[in-house]
Amino acid sequence: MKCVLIIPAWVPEDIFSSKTAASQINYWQPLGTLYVASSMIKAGHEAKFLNGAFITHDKIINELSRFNPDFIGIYSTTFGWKKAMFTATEIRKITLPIRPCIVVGGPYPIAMQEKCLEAAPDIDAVVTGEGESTVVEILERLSQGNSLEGVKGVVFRDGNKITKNPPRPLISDIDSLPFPARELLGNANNYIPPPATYKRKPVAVIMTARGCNRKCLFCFQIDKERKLGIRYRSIENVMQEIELCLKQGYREIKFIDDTFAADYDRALKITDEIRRRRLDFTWFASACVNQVDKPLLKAFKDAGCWAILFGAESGVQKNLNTIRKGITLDQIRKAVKAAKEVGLTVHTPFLIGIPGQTFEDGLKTIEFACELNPDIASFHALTPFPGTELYDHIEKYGTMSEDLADFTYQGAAFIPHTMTRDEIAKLRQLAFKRFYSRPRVILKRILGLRSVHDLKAAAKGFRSLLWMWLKSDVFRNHENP
Ligand code: B12
Repeated sequence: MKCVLIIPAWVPEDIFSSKTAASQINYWQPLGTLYVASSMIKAGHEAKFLNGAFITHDKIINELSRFNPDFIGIYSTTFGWKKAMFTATEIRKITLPIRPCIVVGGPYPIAMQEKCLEAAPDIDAVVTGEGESTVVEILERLSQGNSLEGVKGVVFRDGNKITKNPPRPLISDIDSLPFPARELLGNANNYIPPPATYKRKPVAVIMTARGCNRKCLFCFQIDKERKLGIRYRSIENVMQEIELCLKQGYREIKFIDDTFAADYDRALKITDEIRRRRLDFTWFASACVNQVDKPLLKAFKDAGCWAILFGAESGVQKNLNTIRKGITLDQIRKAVKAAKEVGLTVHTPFLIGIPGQTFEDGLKTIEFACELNPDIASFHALTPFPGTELYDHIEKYGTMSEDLADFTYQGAAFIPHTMTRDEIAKLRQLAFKRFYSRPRVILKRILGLRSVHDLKAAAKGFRSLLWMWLKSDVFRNHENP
C-alpha cells in the first residue's frame, strides 16, 4: 500500500516566546514514528514521511494530492492535537482518486483513545499503543478490504459507532524490530537539539530500552502502569544500530532512554563495547542521580559521552516527594559533583509549578540550581499530560488549561493550588536571569568557546538572557489572554 506518515505543521513560535525560541528550539528525530515507518516498509509497503517541523501545511497537502496514498498516519502530542485534527479535515477536502484511511497515533491518542474519534469525524482509527505491529495489521486488513474488527490496539469508526478493540500487548522483544527508518528524514542536519546541547552534527537519536520502572507524577509512559518496567535491547543490537548510524554519516548520538543507567552493569558493558569497537562518535544521555556513581560516569566519558542530563526537578525535598521522584537533594548534589569531576557537561532540568510548591520553594530551587552549578539548567513549567497521574487527579493538585496548545512546558497548562500563573512566569524568568547572569557562568561560557557553532549557540543564549533583563514578561506573553 502507498502510505504517508505525517507530523502536522508547527513552528517554534507555537511553543516558545519569539524572544527565546532560537536558544530553546529542539529538533530531535521523531524516533517513534520512524519505527512505525520501518515496520511498514519491512512488510512491503511504500512509506513517505512528511515532518511539519520543516515543511508547511500547504506543502503537506500538495504532497498528498500528488502521491494519492491509501493510508495516512498522523502523529500527535497533546500540543499537536488541534493541528492533527485540522490536517485530517484538510485532507478530506482534497479530491483524491481513493479515500485514504486516516489513522492517528502518538502520546495524545494513546491517552485519549476513542475521545479522539468523537472529537475528529475525519479520522478513521486510533492506534492506542506501540504502533509497529498494529499499523502493519491495519494495512493487511485494508489491502484485503476487511474491517478493523479485532485488530488489537485499535479504536476504529465502525459505521456510525466507535468500536474499541482490546489493547495490544507491549512489544517484549525490541530486538525483533527493524531499526527506525532514518532514511526517510531527508536532510539529517535539520534534526538538531537546542544550540548549546550538542557538539557534532548530524545527531541521531537512539533508544536502547523502552519504558521506565519509576512512577514520576508528571511523566507520560505508553506502559502507564509500568507493568513491564524496562524492556532492554541486547547490547549487540544496540551496537549494530550505532554502527549503522555512523555509516549513515551521523557523528553524535542522543540516547533518549528515560534512564540510561537503570541497569548499572549493562550501561558499563555498553561503554566497554563502544570502546572495544573503537566507535568514533560523541554522545549524551539522561540518567537518574541514584543510579550513577563516579566510576560509571568516568566510563561514559571515556567512551565518548560529553554530557549527562539529571532530572533534578526541585531544590526542596518536599516537592521531590510530591512528584514521586524517589531521589534526595544529596543524591543530586553527589551525582552532579561526580559528573563534573570526570569532565562531563551537566544539564539539570528543574520544574516550576509542582503541586504544593510555594513561591518561596521556587526561590529555594533557583538557589539550589546555582549551588549545584551545572553547565546547563532549564526551568520548565510542570505540564499535566493526559495519561499521567497528575492529569488523572488534576483537581487534587491544581487547575488545568482547556487549551491543548498550552501543553508545552511553557507555563500555561497548569497552576498548582499553592501558586499563581504570574508567580510561575516570574519564577521561571527569575531563574534564567539569576542562573545565567552569574559572572562565573558568563566567563566559563566565553572561555569555553571552541567553534563557530559554540559562538552561535552562545550568541543565541545571550540574546535570550538579554530579553530576560529587558522584558518583565518573557514567559507571560505567550499565553492566551
Ligand atoms: C523525540 C521527542 C520529540 C521530538 C520529535 C517529536 C515529534 N515526533 O515531532 C521533538 C524534539 C521535535 C519534540 C517536540 C516536542 N515534544 Co517531545 N518528545 C520526544 C521524546 C523524547 C521521544 C519520542 C520517541 O521517539 N519515543 C520513543 C518511541 C518508541 O515512542 P513513541 O514516540 O511514543 O512512538 C510509539 C507510539 O507513540 C506510536 N507512534 C509514534 N508515532 C506514530 C505515528 C503514527 C501515525 C501511529 C499510528 C503511531 C505512532 O508507535 C511508536 C512505536 O511504538 C518523547 C519522550 C518519550 N520517551 O517518548 C517526548 C514527548 C513525546 N514530547 C513531548 C512534548 C510535550 C513535546 C513538545 C510540546 C515540547 C516542547 N515544549 O517543545 C514538542 C511538541 C512537538 C509537536 N509537534 O507536537 C511529550 C508529549 C506528552 C503529551 N502527551 O503531549 C513527551 C511524551 C515527553 C513528556 N514530557 O512526557 N519531542
